[in-house]
Amino acid sequence: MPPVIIAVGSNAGDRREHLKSAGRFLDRLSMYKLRVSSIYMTEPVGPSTRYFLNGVIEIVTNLSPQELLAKLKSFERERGREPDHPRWSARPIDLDIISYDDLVIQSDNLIIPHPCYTGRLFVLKPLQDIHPDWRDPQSGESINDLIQQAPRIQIRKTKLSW
Ligand code: PH2
Ligand code: MG
Ligand code: MG
Repeated sequence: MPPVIIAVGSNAGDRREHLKSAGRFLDRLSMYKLRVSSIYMTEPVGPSTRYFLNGVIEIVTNLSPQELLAKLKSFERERGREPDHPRWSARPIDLDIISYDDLVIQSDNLIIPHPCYTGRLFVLKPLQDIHPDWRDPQSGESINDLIQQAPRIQIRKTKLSW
């Protein structure tokens, strides 16, 4: 059964509650117990001003990538995310598929591995928590190298739990 890495982020409303509810939702979706990272407080990349809570969760699922994407989008809407939100606007919850097994997918609405994750410390640091030996499925670069090369932002591990 394919393992899938999902990045979770929130910077609107009750960020902690949004993350917890995303954790419960992904737990229901997953066939096996989840692997979860620590939760981080991270400086926003882009125009938002409020800091994010970010983390990464690994699930195991029989859903196809497109079926999974549809479920994630519908959960985002349930949590009050506008479907036509401007890119990078503040959001109650953002669930991004980072990787799906070792698949490489380039379709109009879905690119896997996520096209930006290698430059995003707010994904790489939590990913390192659950996969210290991670290598990028396309370039083969190690998680340590990716972290070294990513643009610096303020990022702090919190004691929050999912
Ligand atoms: N997500 C973005 C844009 N900028 N910055 C932080 N710190 N965390 C995020 O999750 C994030 C972001 C687009 O989805
Ligand atoms: Mg995102
Ligand atoms: Mg997204």
